[in-house]
Amino acid sequence: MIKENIIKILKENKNKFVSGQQLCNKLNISRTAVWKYINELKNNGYMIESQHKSGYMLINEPDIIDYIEISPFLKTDFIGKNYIHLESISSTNDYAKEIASKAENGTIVVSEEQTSGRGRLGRKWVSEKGQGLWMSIILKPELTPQSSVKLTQVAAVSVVNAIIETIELNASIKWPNDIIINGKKICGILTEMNAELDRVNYVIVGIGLNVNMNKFPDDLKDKATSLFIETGKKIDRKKLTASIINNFEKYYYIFLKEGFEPIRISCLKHSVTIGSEVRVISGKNEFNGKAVDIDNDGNLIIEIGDGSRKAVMSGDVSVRGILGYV
Ligand code: BT5
Repeated sequence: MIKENIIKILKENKNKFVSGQQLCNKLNISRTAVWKYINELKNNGYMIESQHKSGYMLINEPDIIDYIEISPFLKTDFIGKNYIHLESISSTNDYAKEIASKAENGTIVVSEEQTSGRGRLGRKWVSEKGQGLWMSIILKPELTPQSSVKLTQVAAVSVVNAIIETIELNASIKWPNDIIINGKKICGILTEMNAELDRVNYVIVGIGLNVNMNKFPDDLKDKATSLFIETGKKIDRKKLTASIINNFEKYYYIFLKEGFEPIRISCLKHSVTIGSEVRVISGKNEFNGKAVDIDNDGNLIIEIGDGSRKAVMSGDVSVRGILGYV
């Protein structure tokens, strides 16, 4: 808390000196303690000029999304109050799983880098250091496993709204778990849960968002994009991260209080899937059709050749014209 407060004071006086004595008085700590915290902050990447007579001046903050940096923008009641920031980890979803049974509801795990980021069905998720948002939210809702699946859609709506809010860029949802800009994937969502027949113990909502990378490996370069590539500008990950968390809590509350309908409406509004020709691969089943709706269970409704309709619960849906499907 003291470290957070020192940064807060230095940020309020950016490019001005704050004397050691002022910091001592405001925080009720000794000069030696101030000096120790300043050194810790410098080790964490803060550029702070120290002058014997004038005190301390913040020159620059590091581009990291730890609690000190995002908390000024956080407006949540409980999501992200317990916020674990890591430099590097195999996968934030795996880490979250390890701590989930003892973690508080709403705990967030964020890492600057993932060395084995995962998509669905064990696919790889590219998670370059410091260039994206690789985050998992641990939730302990009083929901059935069937309902908890819809948290993927809650997350999708939150990410789309956060992107609109912070950078005024339109993104769309490709059912069920992709966010798309200009026909390319910018974000993927991986929801995993630990459940019994009729209740969940915990749900982990993993969100991977490409923010500032300027290139992708060869196999992804035609189907992946980042906010930097789309806007030509380096994006402030701190505000964006906080906005995603704020939006997630907002839509999570809506989902708990009003049910899935408002989320469904929002998904339909932002969907690239609805109205498009699609190919569905669901287990051993494979068929083509037109996506026409999302039902109240979160299923995608497909109209097939003979006019009949099929509900798809999960699976891979290729949308004609998107991510290389022609
Ligand atoms: C997803 O799976 O889209 C879910 C991705 C979830 C990632 C987050 S990051 C935080 C948390 N911790 C984890 O370990 N995971 C979650 P899926 O629909 O199966 O898509 C995976 C496919 O997306 C891959 O097979 C690639 O084709 C493509 N892909 C991989 N990395 C990408 C990236 N950075 N950007 C866009 N596409 C990517």
